[in-house]
Amino acid sequence: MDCIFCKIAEGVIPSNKVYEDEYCLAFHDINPQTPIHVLVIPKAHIVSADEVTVENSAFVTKIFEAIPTIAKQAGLVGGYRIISNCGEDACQSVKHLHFHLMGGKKLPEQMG
Ligand code: DGP
Repeated sequence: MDCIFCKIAEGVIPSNKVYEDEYCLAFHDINPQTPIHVLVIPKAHIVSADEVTVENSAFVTKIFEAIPTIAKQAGLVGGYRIISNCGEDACQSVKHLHFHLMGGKKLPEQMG
């Protein structure tokens, strides 16, 4: 399977790592949209939030349990936004579930 985030999770492609455990990896986005922009990915290949099932939802639970630690380690002290683009209309470009943790400044209320 040719998935760039699987390769990052396996360490085949390097990343600027913030956090790692058995279930997930967090690393800085290569193209940050905010002063601090971290991606959190499951170590299992799940295509998007639309493919979360009873069999793989533990990865999502574990990610959300880790997010407070990831946010602190990334320096997201003033709060942050969590975004997961899902499918074509949301412009999901990497087909491996990921959560954007975005902050480091006051973000606009509207997404546009
Ligand atoms: P999305 O559009 O929601 O699928 O976001 C994908 C994000 O992944 C985008 O903000 C750029 C980031 N990205 C893509 N390839 C790489 C990579 O090789 N390394 C890192 N660190 N980020 C990547």
